[in-house]
Amino acid sequence: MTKAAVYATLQQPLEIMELNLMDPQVGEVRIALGASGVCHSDLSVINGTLPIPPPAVLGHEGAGTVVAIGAGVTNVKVGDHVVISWVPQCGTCYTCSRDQGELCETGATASMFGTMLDYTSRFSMKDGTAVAQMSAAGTFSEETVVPAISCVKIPDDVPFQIAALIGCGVLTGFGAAVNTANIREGDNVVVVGAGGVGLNTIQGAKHKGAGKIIAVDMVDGKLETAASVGATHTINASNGDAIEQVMALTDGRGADVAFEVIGFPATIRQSFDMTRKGGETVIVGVPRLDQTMEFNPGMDFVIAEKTLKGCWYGGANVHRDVPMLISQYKNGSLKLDELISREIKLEDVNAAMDEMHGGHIARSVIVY
Ligand code: PAD
Ligand code: ZN
Repeated sequence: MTKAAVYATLQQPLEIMELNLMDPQVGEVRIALGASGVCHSDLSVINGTLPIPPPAVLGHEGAGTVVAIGAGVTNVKVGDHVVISWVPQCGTCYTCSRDQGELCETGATASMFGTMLDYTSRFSMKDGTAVAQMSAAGTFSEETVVPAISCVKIPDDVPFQIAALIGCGVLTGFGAAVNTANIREGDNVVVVGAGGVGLNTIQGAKHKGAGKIIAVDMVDGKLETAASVGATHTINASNGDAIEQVMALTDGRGADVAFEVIGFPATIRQSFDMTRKGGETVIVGVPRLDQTMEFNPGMDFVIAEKTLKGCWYGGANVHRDVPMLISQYKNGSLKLDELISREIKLEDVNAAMDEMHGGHIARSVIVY
């Protein structure tokens, strides 16, 4: 048995309950979670933006200790500390071998379904009802079982709270700037939405040698954190027209690269309109899957030569990027302690989601 936070009903708080957890099967690993971040995507499941059928153990940003391995597992052993990737990445399929591990043909579908690679889940209720696990992970639980190819071994001296953040917010945000976008040295960059993910996009832009890094948010506390991790300019979008303010900071031209890290069509449009001719807009925020937008292909894309692209999981190869991010954290160039606003217990997860919109909370992290 393990204690977990279960998404049972749309728009309702998660329910803390004891679940059965099967032993790891072939190619699977059982993990005692050390920590799990609370990401906006978890909230997006509850409010219907990301449609995962309930019941499901949420949580996809986690790290912990391997407590058991199934047959055939060779990449980790009992006692290893690991970051859990929310897309299992095999490293050998068509997309993995083209450096698009985030779209791994072996793991991505199971991740969307919230199952293991055989499309069944390892969690169940006392009455036997199967319980899915978000992103083949389910880190809002004391223990979970994940595919071995979701595990990236990390050094024992990295705190689980930090490792957990790397598992989603950092890989996604930093990767959007470093892997997905094409930021050249001195480029002016805008990041719209300076939450747990966007703050890492700011750090990725800094790593790429961007010139101006302009953070846009509606909460002053978020903008203060943005400045502390590398934003050179901040704009509170509730004070005046944010597009005009970006234009004023970029000689009336717009940014070379703009990132939308919220997930609304209106802010995607805003980010696109903040992008200069010939520039690039990257959508990282996940809008409701039934939402559509209109563009003028001639004006927006042909004549203005703009590029609009999506970013899934920071375009990350987790087996390459997790060790790289850990070494940057260790040498002080990647600021992660600053992103942990507070540590909470599993039972406090609903309050953490409610508070995602307010104040200074960059990330709440559950510590087990
Ligand atoms: P968050 O809630 O920590 O941050 C969102 C930020 O946007 C907050 O700081 C808000 O204050 C700010 N904001 C909200 N509305 C506006 C507005 N109109 N103008 C300016 N700022 C605003 O969320 P997060 O950082 O955890 O996640 C952000 C998005 O990224 C969310 O849609 C999540 O689902 C998505 C995500 N995508 C991937 C991916 O692979 N593409 C991975 C992880 C998360
Ligand atoms: Zn996430």
